[in-house]
Amino acid sequence: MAKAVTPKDQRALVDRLMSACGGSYSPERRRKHFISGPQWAAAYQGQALFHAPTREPVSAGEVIRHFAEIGIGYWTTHDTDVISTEDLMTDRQAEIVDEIKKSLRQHGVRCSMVTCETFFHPVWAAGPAAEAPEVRAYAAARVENVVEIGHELGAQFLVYWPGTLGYLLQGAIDEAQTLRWYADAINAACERDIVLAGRKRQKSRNGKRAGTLRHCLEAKPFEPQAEIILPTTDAMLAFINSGLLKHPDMVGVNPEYLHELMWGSAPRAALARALVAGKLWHFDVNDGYRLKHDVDIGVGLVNPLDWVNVLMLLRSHGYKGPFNFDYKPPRTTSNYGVFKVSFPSAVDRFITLWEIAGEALADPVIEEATEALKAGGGDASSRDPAAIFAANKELLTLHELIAHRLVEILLGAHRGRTFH
Ligand code: GLT
Ligand code: MN
Ligand code: MN
Repeated sequence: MAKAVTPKDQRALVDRLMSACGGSYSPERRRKHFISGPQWAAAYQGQALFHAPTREPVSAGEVIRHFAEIGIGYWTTHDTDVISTEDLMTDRQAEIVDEIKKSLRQHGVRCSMVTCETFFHPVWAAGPAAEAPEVRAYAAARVENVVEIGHELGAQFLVYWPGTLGYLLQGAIDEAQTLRWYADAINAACERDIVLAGRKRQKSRNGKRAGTLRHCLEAKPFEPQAEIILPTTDAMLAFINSGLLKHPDMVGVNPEYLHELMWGSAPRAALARALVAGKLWHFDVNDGYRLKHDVDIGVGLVNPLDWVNVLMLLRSHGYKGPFNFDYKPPRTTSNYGVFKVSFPSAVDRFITLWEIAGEALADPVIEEATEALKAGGGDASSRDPAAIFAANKELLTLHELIAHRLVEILLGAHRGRTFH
């Protein structure tokens, strides 16, 4: 039997094996990417319906300090990750926001996004667009308040994951009415933003335009309701253009990689649909499995090849928005491991996948094959299908050749790495 590793030696072992993994980037290098780390991801204690917590609570100050050390340049949060529901919209909120501002400044980290929790507290039992007008008035106040916090912390983005917008029991609610009511909340947030941005503009003496924030809708196909009214990013795009929003130009999407995979979609195609609509503003980065629950695994641990493809798409279409690491360190990772293994390794896998995507985009084999496919093999004016197919027949083999080459690039085989 192997010798027991006593608790006092365990961290040293983790550290030694982590450095033996190699492949890590410097904090400066990591900071070059627009990577954001959520407070709720770093502070997640491992709890779930069938799981008690395995980790101790972690304060925002600690998370920000660790992010700075690792080289994660941006921090994101829910309102209630840092301010208890009772303290929201009180003087205590202002004090907490001030403390956060101080630790962000002290550690050179910026807040890029704030999101409103509309799913956890019992007030949301019937969703943020419930029948009772007081719930909806409270929802509007909460999103308006998040807009204020966003402006205070200098964020550029707001995210709304509607959470419980749906039902367990069919027939109890009117879906069309619920959508109208949910739109009221988003409209309230945009209107508050317009007022605050206007005030800021008046204040800035040099007349520099202080803009409104980018309001991004996030969908998830299942959880925490049995039936979800806005289950996919495509549904969100339709909602933005439904005529229900007063300021559709201020509203875009925050797709999450896994949420698209969960309903069986190709995340890359879902992202492309948001890209061509000009609405891909924010992106939640993680990994997981098709048609399963929201496991929120660290990027690249399940689908590295698909991730290379996703990043090729985003790189070649000039996506400049944030990559928000919305994953959950597994329950088996300790508090120490969250900042020593989980976050740095996720960031480093992301950067490596980003570089691999860049290499694939510049690869001469892929480039030549792609150009040849686009050039086609025959006369473009032909209306003879058999002749068109015959003219392209040998070229089409290049699809499989490209797929092979991408895997070679992922595995390093294109650099002559072979296995014996
Ligand atoms: C919740 C959800 C995430 C969302 C968060 C933003 S809340 O953790 O599972 O995917 O991005 O509200
Ligand atoms: Mn998410
Ligand atoms: Mn998720």
